[in-house]
Amino acid sequence: MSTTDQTVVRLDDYRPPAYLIDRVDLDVRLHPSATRVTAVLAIRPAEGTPAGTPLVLDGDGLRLEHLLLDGRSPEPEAYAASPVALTLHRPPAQPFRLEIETVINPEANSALMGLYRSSGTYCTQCEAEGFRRITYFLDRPDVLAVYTTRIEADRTEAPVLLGNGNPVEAGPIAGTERHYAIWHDPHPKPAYLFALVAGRLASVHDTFTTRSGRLVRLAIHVEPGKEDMCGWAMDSLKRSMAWDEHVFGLEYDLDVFNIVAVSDFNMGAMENKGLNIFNDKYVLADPETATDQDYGHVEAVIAHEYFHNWTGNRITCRDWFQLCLKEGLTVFRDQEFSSDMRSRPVKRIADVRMLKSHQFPEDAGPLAHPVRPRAYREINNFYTATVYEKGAEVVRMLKTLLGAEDFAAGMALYIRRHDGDAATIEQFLACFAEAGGRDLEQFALWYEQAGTPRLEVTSAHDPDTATLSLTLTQSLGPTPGQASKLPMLIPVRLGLIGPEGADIGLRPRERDRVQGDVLLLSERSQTFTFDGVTERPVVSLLRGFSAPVTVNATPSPADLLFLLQHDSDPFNRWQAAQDLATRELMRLYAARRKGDVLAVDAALVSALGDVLTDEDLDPAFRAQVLHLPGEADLARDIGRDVDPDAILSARTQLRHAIGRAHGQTFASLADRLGRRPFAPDAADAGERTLKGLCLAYLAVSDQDTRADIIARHAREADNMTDRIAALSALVHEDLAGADTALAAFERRHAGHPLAMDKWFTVQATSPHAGTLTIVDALTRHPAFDWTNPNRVRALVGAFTTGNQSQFTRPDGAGFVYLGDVVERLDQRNPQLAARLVSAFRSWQALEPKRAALAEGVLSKLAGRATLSKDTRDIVERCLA
Ligand code: 0A1
Ligand code: ZN
Repeated sequence: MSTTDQTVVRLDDYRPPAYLIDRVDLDVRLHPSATRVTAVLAIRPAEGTPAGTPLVLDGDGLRLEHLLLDGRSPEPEAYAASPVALTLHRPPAQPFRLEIETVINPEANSALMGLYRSSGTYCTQCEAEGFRRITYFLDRPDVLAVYTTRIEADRTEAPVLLGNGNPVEAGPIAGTERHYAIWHDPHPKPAYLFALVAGRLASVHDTFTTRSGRLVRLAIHVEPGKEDMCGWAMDSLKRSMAWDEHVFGLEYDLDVFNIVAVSDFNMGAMENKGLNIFNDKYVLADPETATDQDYGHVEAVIAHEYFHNWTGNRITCRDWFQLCLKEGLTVFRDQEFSSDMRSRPVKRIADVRMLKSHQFPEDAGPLAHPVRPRAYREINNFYTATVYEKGAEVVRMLKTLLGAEDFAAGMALYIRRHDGDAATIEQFLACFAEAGGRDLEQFALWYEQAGTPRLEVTSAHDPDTATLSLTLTQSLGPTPGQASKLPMLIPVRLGLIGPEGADIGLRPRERDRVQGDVLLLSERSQTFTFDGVTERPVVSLLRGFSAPVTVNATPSPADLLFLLQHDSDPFNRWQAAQDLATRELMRLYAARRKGDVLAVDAALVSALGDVLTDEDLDPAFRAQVLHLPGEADLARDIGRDVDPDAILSARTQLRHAIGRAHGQTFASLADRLGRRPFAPDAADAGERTLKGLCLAYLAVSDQDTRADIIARHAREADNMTDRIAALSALVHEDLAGADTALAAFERRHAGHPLAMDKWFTVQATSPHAGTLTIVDALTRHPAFDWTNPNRVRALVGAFTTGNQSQFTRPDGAGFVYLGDVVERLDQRNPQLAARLVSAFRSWQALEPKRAALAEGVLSKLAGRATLSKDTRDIVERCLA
C-alpha cells in the first residue's frame, strides 16, 4: 500500500471498462498464513475497445505466483506484475481465459479488508476495494461477473465453509484432513459483493417462503455458545423479507440466505450476495447484554443489509461516486421499515436527531461534501453521514414531492428498467421524472451541492384581508470546492394552527407552488399567501422535517409553547421543545461566556413537566421531548468561537433546574415505569427509555435519597437497558455508589465483550476532569483490545465524539491523546484510524486557544512520513 498516494479520482474521468469479465471461477485453499487463490477469469474486450488495448487488473499488496493465458504461460515481456497491478500489454482481441494464482496471508491482515481472520474465523470484506487484496481483478463496481467459488480448508479448523449464492457440492478431500465446498451465485455481481467465510461456527436455522413460493433456508452463524443470542436477528430478518415484498414488491432470489457475525469488523455490516457479514454487535442480542437501542439497531441493520439485495446488489452502482444510489436509498428503506415496526413519529425524531448531530456538523466543517461527491482520494472515507443519512433525506424529499403513488411508480420503474445494471443517480432520477411526469433538474442539486441550506422565514398576518403571507428565503454557504451555490428545490411542509389549536385548511394563492400542505420553494426568496385566515395563526413549519435544512424563524416563546401543546404534527411538537430549550441554553451560554450566571426560565421547566406527566403521550415521545439538545448540537448552532466548557455549564444548569423542579415525579416515574418482564417491542422499550431519562434527571434533583434509589435500580435491573441507564446516572453525576455499581457491572459482564463496551463507554463519556486519565488507564484493562475496532470505538471513540468538554479540554490533552492513538493504530488499521481522526472535523469552530491546540496535533500528524492514505486524506482536508 502506498503511503503518500495523492491521486485524486474524479467523476468526470469516468470511462466505461475496456474489458469485461463474464465469469469468475475461484479456488481458495485456506491456510492461516499462506492461502492460495486461483482465479480463472473469462474476459472479453468491451464493444469498441481497440485491439491491443492493455488490460490492467487491480491489485493491492499482491504477489503473482502463476499466470496462464488460455492455458499457456505468456512470454515474460507480454505482461507485468506488481503488488498493485497485473498488466497484459497486448491481450487477445477475442474472449480469453486468464488463470491467476496468488498467495495471501489472512493472519497478517490487520486492516480487515480482503481476506482476514477474526477470532480464528476466515472472513472477507471487499467493499469498496478489498477484492484486489485477494486476487488481481477489474475491481470496479461496473464489472459484473457470475462467480463460482470453491473453498477448501482444514476440517477441524474450519468445519463450516460459506460462499455467495447457492451451495453446489461439498465433501472431504480423500487422504487429507481437509474438505471443500463449492458455491455458485447465478446473479452477476461486482467484486465488492464477493464473500467467503470459513470457521468453527455454530448456527441457528429457519425458513422463509417468498410470495411466489420459493422456500429460502435462512441461517445465522455465530461463535459457538452465542446461538441463544440470534433470535431477535432471525425474527428481524423474516420481518424484513415480508416487508420488502409487501411494501416494495421485492422478493428474495436465492435458495439460501446466510448471515455471519464476526467480532472484528470495521463497519456495521456488509451486504455480500446471499452471505451478509456482520459486526457481531448488530446480530447478537439478549436482555442481559443488549439495550433496547441495541435491539433497534439489530433490527435496522439486518433490514438494511437485506434490503441491499435489491437496492445495491441486483441494481448496483456504476462507480463509487454513485455510492448514495445504494446507500441513501437503502437507509431510506430501513428507516421506513423501522417506522412500520415501531412508532413512526418517535423513529422520525430519532433519525432527525441523528442527522443533525452527525451530518449537519459534517456539512458545516472542512469535511463537507455533496451527497454525490465529484472527487476523492480514498473512497473508504466517503461512507459518511452525508452519503448515508442525507442521501436518505433526499429520497424522502423525492417521495414528498411526488406523493406516495408516483414515488412507488418511480421505484417500480427503476427496478424494472435497471435490474442487472450498474446505475447512476441520473438514471435513478429519470425513473421518477418519468413516472411522476416531473422535471427533476433543480431537485438534482441536492446530490451536487454540499452544505445545509438555511431558511429565513418571516410571516405577516393581515386581519383586514384575512391573509397570511409567508416569505421564505434560502441560502447556502460555501463548502470546500464550491464557492457559490444555486437555489435548491425545497419542500416545506406547513401547517397553520388556529387559536383553538386546530389546523386551518390551507387556501394558497400561488396554487402551482403549493402541493397539498407542501410549499415548493425554488427561488432564492418566495412569498406564499394564504386566504381565509381570519385570526393570527401559529405557523408550524417544516412538519416532519420535510427537508434537511436549518430554519431561522423567530416565533415568540408563547408560539413555541403553543406548538408544543397543540401541533397535530408530533415531530414539530418535539421540535418546538427543542427550540425552546436551545434558546434557553443559548441565553445561559452567552451569559456564562461573560462570566454571568442567569436564572433558568421557569416557564420552560414547567412546560417540560407538563409533557413528562401527560399520560396521553407515548412514553418514548415524552422522553424525546425531555432529552435536551446535546453539547455538540449546541456547538453546531453556536458555530464559531465555541467554548465547550460554557456549553457544558449551561446545559448542566438547565438539567439541574429541571431535575430539582420535578424531582418527586422523576423518582416516582422511575419506580413505576417499565416493570413488565422484558420484551423488546416499541411500547415496552419506550417505557424503559422514559425510565432511564427519569433516573438521569433524578440524579441532578435534590431528592435526599437519589443516590440510593439509582443504585438500587442498578442492582435490581433485570435487563441491560435499565442497568446501564442507572449506571450512567451514577457515574456521570459522581454519586455515592458509582464505584460499587461499576465494579458489580464489571464482575457480571467480564466475559462478554459487547457488554463491557458499554462499561467502557459510560466511563469515557463522563464529563469530569479525570476522565482522560481513566480512559487511558482503561486501555490496559484485560477486556480492552487495541486490535478490535468495537473496543477502540467504545472507549476512545466514545471519548472523542461523546464527551465534547473533555475531548476539547483547554490544555489540549484530549487532542494530543487522540493524535497518539491515531499514530498507534494507523499502520495496523487505516480505516479505523481515519474514522477516529475525523473527530477533529469541527476544530475550526472552537475558540482560538483550543483551535490552535487542535491544529497543532493535526499538523503534527500531517508531518508524519508514513501516514496511511486514509488518515492523510482526512487530516489534510481538516487542515485545508
Ligand atoms: N455497504 C455496507 C457498508 C460497508 C462499507 C465498507 C465496509 O468495509 C470496510 C463495510 C461495510 C453497508 O452499507 O451496510
Ligand atoms: Zn448500506
